Amino acid sequence: MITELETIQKIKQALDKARRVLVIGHQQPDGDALGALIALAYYLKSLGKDYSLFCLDAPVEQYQFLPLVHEVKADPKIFAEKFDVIAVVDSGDLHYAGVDKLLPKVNNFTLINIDHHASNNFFGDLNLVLPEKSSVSEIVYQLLRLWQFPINKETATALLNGIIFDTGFFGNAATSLSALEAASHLLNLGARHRLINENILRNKSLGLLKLWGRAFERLQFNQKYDLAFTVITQEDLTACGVSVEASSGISNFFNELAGAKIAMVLVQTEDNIIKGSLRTTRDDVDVAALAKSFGGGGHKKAAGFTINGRLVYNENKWQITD
Ligand SMILES: [Mn+2]
Repeated sequence: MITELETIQKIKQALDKARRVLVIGHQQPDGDALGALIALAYYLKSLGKDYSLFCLDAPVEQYQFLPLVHEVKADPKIFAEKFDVIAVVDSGDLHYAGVDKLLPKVNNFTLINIDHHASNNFFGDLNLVLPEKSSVSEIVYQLLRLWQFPINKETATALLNGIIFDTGFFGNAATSLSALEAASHLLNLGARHRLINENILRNKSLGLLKLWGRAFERLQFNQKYDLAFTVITQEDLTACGVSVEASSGISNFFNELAGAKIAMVLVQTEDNIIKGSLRTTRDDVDVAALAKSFGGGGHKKAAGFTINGRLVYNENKWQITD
C-alpha cells in the first residue's frame, strides 16, 4: 500500500518531469473544479511547463471573473495531442469527468486522479482521494503548501472560490476546521472573497428570480419522507425566459426549510420528460440511492434522475401523468 504522502510525492515528481500536462475538470465545471484547475495551472506555469486545461463544457458566465478561466478549453480536439501527464480533478470516475471515451487508448501517459468524492473508483495511476476534504480545491491548496509553491493572489482567489462553492458559503456539512483554516490562510494571501461573493451569489437575472418565485409559491412538504418539493413547468421556463440549465441551482434552497431532510425539484424539460434534482445537507441521507431507484444517479448529497411523464395540477396537488 502506497501512503498518502508517497502519492503526493509521486504526483509532484510526475508533474516536475512532464513535458506536457493536460489538466481536466468534470463536465459542466463548477466552482470547485475550476478553482483546482486554475490553481494547478499557476503551479505548472511557475515550473515553465507546457500545459492545457480542459472541461467538456466551457465554464459558464458566472465564473468568467476567475483568473486564467479563459484558458479552460472545451474542444475535445486537444486529445489528439500528446501529453506525458493527464490529471483529472473533482471527478469520481472518468465517465463523470466526461472523458472516458476521449482519453488516448495508448497508455503512454501518467493518469493522476485528485478528488474528494467518497464514490471515487481510483481510475488513475496515481490516486489522491480524500473524501474527508471539503473540496478538491482544499486538497490542491494542501498540495501547493507541501510543494512550497508561493501561492499568489490569483491562485488564492481560485482556491477560495472552490472551497466557498463546495461548502455552500461555509454552510453545509462539508464545512470543516481544515476548510476554514485553508480559507483563512487564502484570505491572508490576498484571495478576493468579495469578488467571489459578487459573482457567485449576486449574479441572478430578473427572469431567474421570477422563476424561483413560482417554485417557492408551490413549495410543499411531505411529512412522511421529510421531503420539501416543488415543480417547474415548461410554461414557467418560457414565461421567465430561463433555460433548464440556468434553473438548476434552485433545489439547494429548499433544504433551508425547517425539518426538511431532502429537497426535490421536478422540472418539465420537454413535453414528456421530467428532470428531478435531489439535494440534502444531511450525512444520514443518501440522495444518490434515491435517484438510482428512479434510474438516475449522482452523489450522496446531490443527485438527479429523468423520467417520462407530464406534470399536471389536479385537485390541489401536482401529479405526474403519462
Ligand atoms: Mn468538488
